[in-house]
Amino acid sequence: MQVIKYPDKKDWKAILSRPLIDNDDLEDVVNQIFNEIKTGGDKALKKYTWQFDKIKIDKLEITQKEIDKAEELLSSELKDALLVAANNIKKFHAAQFQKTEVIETTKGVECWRKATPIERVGLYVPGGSAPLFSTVLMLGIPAKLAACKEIVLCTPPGKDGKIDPAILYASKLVGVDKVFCVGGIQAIGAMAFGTESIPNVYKIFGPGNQFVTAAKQRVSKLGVAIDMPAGPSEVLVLADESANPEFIASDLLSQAEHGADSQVIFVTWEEFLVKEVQFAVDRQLNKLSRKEIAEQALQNSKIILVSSLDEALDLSNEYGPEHLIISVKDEGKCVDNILNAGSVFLGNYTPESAGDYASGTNHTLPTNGFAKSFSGVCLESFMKSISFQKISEKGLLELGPVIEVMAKAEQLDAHCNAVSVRLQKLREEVKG
Ligand code: HSO
Ligand code: ZN
Repeated sequence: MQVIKYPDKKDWKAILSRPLIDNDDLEDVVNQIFNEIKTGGDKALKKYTWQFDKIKIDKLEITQKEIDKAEELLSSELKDALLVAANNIKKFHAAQFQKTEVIETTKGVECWRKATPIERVGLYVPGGSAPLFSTVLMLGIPAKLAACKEIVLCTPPGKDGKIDPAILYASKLVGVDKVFCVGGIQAIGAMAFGTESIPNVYKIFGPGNQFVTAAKQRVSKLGVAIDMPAGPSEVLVLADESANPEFIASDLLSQAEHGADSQVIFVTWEEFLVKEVQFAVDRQLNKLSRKEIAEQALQNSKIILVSSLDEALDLSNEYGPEHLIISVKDEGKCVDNILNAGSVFLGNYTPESAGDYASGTNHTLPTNGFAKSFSGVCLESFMKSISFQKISEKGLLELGPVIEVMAKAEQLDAHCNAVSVRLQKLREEVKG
């Protein structure tokens, strides 16, 4: 990890830049695959699964029997752990329901919002070197709580042509309606446009590699919503002398092992911690099974020594990390001054892995600086709110003139008239 001591504020932007991801050259590939899916449907999906994954698939949908069988392949230890995690995620997300409140803005003018589920949603779960079945819980549980009518899941085949059994078990646990064995650009296209087997959905969720991300960005321009623009994982750890260097190193490495393009940042104003954390990272790195990946991620990563807690907080807000770990004595001051972060982990005994798996918060979070303007996935992500209003006769007599003045000023006569004809009738009734 590169160590930067007391950087000048004007250099922060450059220091905090993320590894560049350029998806532009993927646009033609994405468009071509999408066009083929629109005309060829399932056949195109199978063709591209062969081309990209080198797997021949006969049928895309996974049967109930196959899902039940997957359950038998899992240890009871893992199944029990998944149950505990699922329960916590459910508890945390169920508490996010907001009750409908009718607001009387002017006497006789009542307005309210009603949250309604997005009818059909698509979940994408990456396969690859580490099939992240925890993502099934993070997306499926809020989707089910929101009461989405149809929850579809796509995930690519592994090297053996099969889906990881834990992904199938988690799908069953949360109540996914249909699971399909297809990944990459073709899976996103299938959920956006629909094929003979795969229904089209209104919103697509989930992480993925640069191909999946490019495909999601494309469908979002074509009228299908996406959860958020996704990028490589990242963490910023902010610590003082109350922190434990071994813990800090373990958190940095837990994000670094996600991918070679991940980025981890350690910020402190305690000079002695710089060396201690460096040693601990090197020591722990050697024992990791994904050492090579983590090692590459560490090349994009930085240790930054600043002069104070205030400066550290400013720097963290400027970066807007996906995950922010705070191991600092004055935790309260930090909490009050965090402006941009996806998810925050407080104290020495709150590792980021807790939020990744089992504490209850969602692990689908904004990366790449999007924490400045986006929230992580939550119950609301699976719903949209419809606004309602009901105006009484008295209400219109009160508010109507205001609307007339505004409509006239915008020179929209018909708008004005929609009020005037009603007011005229009401005034006649009062007179008559
Ligand atoms: N840290 C990842 C989520 C995850 N970690 C899943 C382990 N499994 C999101 O940034
Ligand atoms: Zn993780």
